[in-house]
Amino acid sequence: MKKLFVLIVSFCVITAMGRAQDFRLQPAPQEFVFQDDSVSVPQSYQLHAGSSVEGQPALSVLNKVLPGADAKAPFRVYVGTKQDKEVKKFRKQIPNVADGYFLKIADDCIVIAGADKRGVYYGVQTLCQLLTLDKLPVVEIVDYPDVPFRGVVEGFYGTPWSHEARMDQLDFYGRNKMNVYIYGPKDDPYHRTPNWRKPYPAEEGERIKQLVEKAKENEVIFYWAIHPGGDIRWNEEDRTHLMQKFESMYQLGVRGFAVFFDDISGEGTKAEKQVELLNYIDENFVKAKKDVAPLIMCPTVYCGAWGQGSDYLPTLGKELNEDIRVMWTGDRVCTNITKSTLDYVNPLLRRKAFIWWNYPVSDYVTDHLLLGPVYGNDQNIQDEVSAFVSNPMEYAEASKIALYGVADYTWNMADYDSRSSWEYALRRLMPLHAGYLETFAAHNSDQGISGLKFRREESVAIQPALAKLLESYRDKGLRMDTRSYAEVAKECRRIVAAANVLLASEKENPALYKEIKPWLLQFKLVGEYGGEVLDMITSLQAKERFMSSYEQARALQTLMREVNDTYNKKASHPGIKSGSKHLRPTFDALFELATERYNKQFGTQLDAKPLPWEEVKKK
Ligand code: LOG
Repeated sequence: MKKLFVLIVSFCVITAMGRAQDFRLQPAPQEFVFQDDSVSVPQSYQLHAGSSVEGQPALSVLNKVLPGADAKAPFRVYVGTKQDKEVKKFRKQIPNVADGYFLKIADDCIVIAGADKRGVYYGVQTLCQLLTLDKLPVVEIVDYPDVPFRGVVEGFYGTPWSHEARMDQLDFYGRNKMNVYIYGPKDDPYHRTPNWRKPYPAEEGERIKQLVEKAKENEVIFYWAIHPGGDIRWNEEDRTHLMQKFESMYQLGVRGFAVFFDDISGEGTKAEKQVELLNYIDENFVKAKKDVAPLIMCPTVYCGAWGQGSDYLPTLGKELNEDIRVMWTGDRVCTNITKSTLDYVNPLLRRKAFIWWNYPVSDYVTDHLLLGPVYGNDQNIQDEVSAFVSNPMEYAEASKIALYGVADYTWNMADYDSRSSWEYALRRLMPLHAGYLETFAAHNSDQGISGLKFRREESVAIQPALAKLLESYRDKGLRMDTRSYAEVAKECRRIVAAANVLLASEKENPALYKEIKPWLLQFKLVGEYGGEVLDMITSLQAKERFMSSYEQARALQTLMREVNDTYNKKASHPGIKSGSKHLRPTFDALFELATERYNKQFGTQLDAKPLPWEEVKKK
């Protein structure tokens, strides 16, 4: 962290105010030495590109961001992998890690030297980020990822991402140095039962082709996953079906394959049968093709909570071909990834687990948005995992808040700082209104109570004031803690302001707006409700004022229910919840206390029970 801090400070000195203060490299690089100096962005330069990067994505991006290649220019740009003579002089500085690179900016040249082609591409991406500054810093960066494979598994239940969203995500992964995307949305019928045996209709096939191309441009490996376990028969016929489906995907350009056996029961769960099929695919398809990435499998026992003591994992560990990657979600379905879960599973699997992290996926709590920081994963597990991919929300753009964090964490674990990564993400998503987005995200991050028992912190900054206000009002009435009262009142105004501004800022990020709008409407009501409740507790003596606030608060409860009932109609977990961990429960408790006290004082019988988000269903 210290190194990064110094780098940021140096940029502040050398660049214009405002923009410089917000600058950081993402993901945070591993090592760098900077000099307190800067150079102007070269308008023209002599390009010395190695043959190994010719026609590669690294060069096309470079040509786009630095368009002035000119054989006679004095400034030089050297680009290549360690095999290329153009960067021979810098070979020693290139890290000996896949995807690593050395980037040097001096007053007469730029050097981008990669351990491999993807490394060069990442060096160019770092340069792209530096080019957003007015002047380039004189710097030497030696950078490489901690986790070899980093990215996303689109593996949730619910509406799969749109084609446009996926295309955009792949660009996003390239910029953030993530190199894997696994296609496996549970509700694509051609991925899973019933249609896994059938090839895609032509139009959908065409779209997959485009995704594969887009992934290539971004140095992302596009994996296509099949989920046959729901109805597979362990016979030659179904094996042939699967091989044919993979072949049809290969014809569309896919060069990475996965087989998922999660969330099934019955015949499909048998370890020996799965192993037999997977080894067959590995030998007769993956290895036979020669240009296909290692096979990935998601086991039926994919977390510690399932199948303790069964033979399932040891069988996979012993029998699966060495190159096959095995996924793991941690001690539970949704949880943070710890060293101890890897100490448990890696010896069983006899390989390093391929982490499928179930965050920010929200398919088990679809009425909540998970917009908080990425935190809680151990920061010393880089050597124990073969990969780390995140399962996101069905909201692709909103998921980026977490995905920036995942990209940063997996690239440089020890230096990962969840708060600064989160703030960076918010600035990138809505540069003009990042503060408002932060207010919204800070209060929309917890899943609520669910069977999967995964919780996130929410409303962190205001939570102590909420607790103190409630406690002191309960104990002392009007002699409550006035400082927390003032803080909460201010937060309510901030919430309403944030909701209004974001609701009026569709154009800044239309994709995000579309996804979060119902929650913004709800969030605004929560803020207004808080404001009315605060008025109620201070106007117990003033009958008219109290009644007006009471009626407003009551109306807002009804409106919150209406938003909940109107949007996000789904079979499971329908509705819209916002600020549900601390804001709403505190406001409800204050509402109840104040109304009871008023009733007592004036002998009235106002209904003191707040209307919950939705009608409580009778069992
Ligand atoms: C599914 C996944 C789902 C997630 C969260 C895995 C390996 N499979 O319990 O598709 O998005 O939980 O609900 C899962 O996690 N099963």
